[in-house]
Amino acid sequence: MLVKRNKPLKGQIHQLRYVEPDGGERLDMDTIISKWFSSTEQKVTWAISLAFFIMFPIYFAFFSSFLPSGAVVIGGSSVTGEWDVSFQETDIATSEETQFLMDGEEYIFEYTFEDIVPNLGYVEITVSHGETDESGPNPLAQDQCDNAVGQMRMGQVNDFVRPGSTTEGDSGSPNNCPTSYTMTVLLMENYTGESYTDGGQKGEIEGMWVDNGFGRGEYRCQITLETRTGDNPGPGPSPGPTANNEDGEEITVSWRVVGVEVSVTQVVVIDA
Ligand SMILES: [Ca+2]
Ligand SMILES: [Ca+2]
Repeated sequence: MLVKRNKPLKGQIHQLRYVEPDGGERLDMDTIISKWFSSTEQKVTWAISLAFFIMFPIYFAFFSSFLPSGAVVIGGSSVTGEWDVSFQETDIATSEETQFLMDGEEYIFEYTFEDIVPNLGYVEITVSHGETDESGPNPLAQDQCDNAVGQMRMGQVNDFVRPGSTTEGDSGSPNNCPTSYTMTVLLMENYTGESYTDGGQKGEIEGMWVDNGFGRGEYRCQITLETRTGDNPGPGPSPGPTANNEDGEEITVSWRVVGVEVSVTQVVVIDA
């Protein structure tokens, strides 16, 4: 059986061995090149191919300069849905009030903000003063800086973010005048103003950075003034006849309502 089947197969092999499909023409390198460039169409095709060979390395070498402004190229193996999140702050409103407070006096500075339109990040309250009325007969008695103890009363503001907010403060050391300190009432959860990168949907990220209508209403900054008065150096009664004297201090409270615009741009990742 095997012998019978092999006979026709041998014949085919024999035939294939003697077929010369190109009529015996020899395909050397000169012939190949002359065939590839024989027509105008082939020349055009080669010219276009050559142009791309040159253009691709140039394109990738200068890829980052073709990106839109704000796009960032970082290392990685493929494009992902990462986002750069940054914040632009603007002063929406500022105000300032100065009052002379007597020693031991409590005074409430008030400021009202009602506009619901701007997206607010925080309200900054700065308490500042110098030493303006301390005097005495002894030139060796040093002036001391008074203490304006501040306490924010937030009952008339519709709402604010407690973590991260500062609602009290004081003037610090009696040796430093003029002096100032700042309290910050946060109106957006977790807001620091720092840029960051995160994944997820753009709309969800933008939705995190809204004030939810917080921070509208009447802000009250209660200041309690404690004078601190210098005495003559060395032993003796304090305050003695040569000690300084004063009535109180001129206190300025300033308000700054800060609006925030969030910018969410896609991080562009290319092969390293
Ligand atoms: Ca003083
Ligand atoms: Ca004073």
